[in-house]
Amino acid sequence: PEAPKPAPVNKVSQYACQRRTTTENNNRIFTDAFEVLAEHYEFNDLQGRCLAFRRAASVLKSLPWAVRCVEATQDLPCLGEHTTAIMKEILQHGRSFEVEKILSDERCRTLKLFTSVFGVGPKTAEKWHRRGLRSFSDVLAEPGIQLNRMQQSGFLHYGDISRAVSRAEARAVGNIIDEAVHVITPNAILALTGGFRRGKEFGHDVDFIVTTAELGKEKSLLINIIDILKKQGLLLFSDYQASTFDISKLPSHRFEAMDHFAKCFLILRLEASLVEGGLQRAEGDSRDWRAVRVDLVSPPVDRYAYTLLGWTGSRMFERDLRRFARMERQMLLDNHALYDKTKKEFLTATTEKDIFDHLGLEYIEPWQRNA
Ligand code: 8DG
Ligand code: MN
Ligand code: MN
Repeated sequence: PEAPKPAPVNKVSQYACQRRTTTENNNRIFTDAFEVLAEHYEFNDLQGRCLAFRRAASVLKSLPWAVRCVEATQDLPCLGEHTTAIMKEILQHGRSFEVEKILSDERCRTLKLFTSVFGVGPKTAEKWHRRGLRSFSDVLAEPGIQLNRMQQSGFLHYGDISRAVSRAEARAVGNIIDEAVHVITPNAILALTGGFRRGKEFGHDVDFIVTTAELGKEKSLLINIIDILKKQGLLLFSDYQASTFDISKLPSHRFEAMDHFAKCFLILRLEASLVEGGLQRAEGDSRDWRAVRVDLVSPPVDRYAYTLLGWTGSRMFERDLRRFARMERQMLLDNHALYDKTKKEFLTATTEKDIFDHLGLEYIEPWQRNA
């Protein structure tokens, strides 16, 4: 008879969707350093290296223990020569010289500054840097630079929207949206997603899914919500994108593809009186309101579970769900649907659990998806 296989030791999976990652990070000294390097490679268009550092950071985030020596990491996936060398440096000297060099690099600092403005991506930041611009006042004083509407709002509300949003503020925003949605329809469905659903205490924005139980009724929902917020004087900025969703299309092959549902990117005016414990504010700021970034997405109700799973994140968790589906199950997953290539059929789901079941994955709770 065949010898019994040795019991599998708790091996860490290479897929983030097979790891449980809470907001407690025991290896922040390493993951912060890796994030600096990842961003550096992203700015220099080296996507492969960027991803390697993000993957390595994600693996370390999932560990219930702190790395004290590199030998302890030898059985972990996604850690290569370069990442190990950085960890060694940090363990020996308390910091990485390679990371510090990047942090003091003028180009990197400028690109980071520019991309911190709402509406400014790496391409625009690069363009401004190549023109010799180095600060916000350089950009704003430069003749011939046409800021789009989003960037104008980005500069106008820069202080507020670069300040973290607290859970209490997110709750207050939720109440505002909830009230608006229920003016429109009694059958509204509203769910908080994004980082706050994963249990984060602070976020850069607040993300919601809004839809209605009646299929088709979601089509005018966002437009109506925007209208109500505008009438209430709460709308500081809104970019609405109508749905381009096509039910017959196969899930996208691209990892970072945006979905096709109706969505809007907003900046809302949030009154201090609505926030338990008060607003997050800069020292010396005595205004009784602040601006907050809010994202709303509105899928047809039969796609609710896929949208919820897709918008809860984290980005690395999503990326690996799709990679796992494709590589291990011959299935295509995105925010709209799951397609089984072997059976040549779409798989329906009413809950996130259904999707994990279709994929043959153990269910991972939202607060365990901080990969
Ligand atoms: P944070 O705001 O606390 O910083 O973190 P987050 O909530 O995880 O990040 P996010 O940038 O707000 O994105 C939340 C999720 O939404 C993330 O998993 C990616 C997902 N997402 C999509 N489609 C789109 C889209 O079209 N735009 C944006 N902004 N996010 C999208 O699946
Ligand atoms: Mn968010
Ligand atoms: Mn968002």
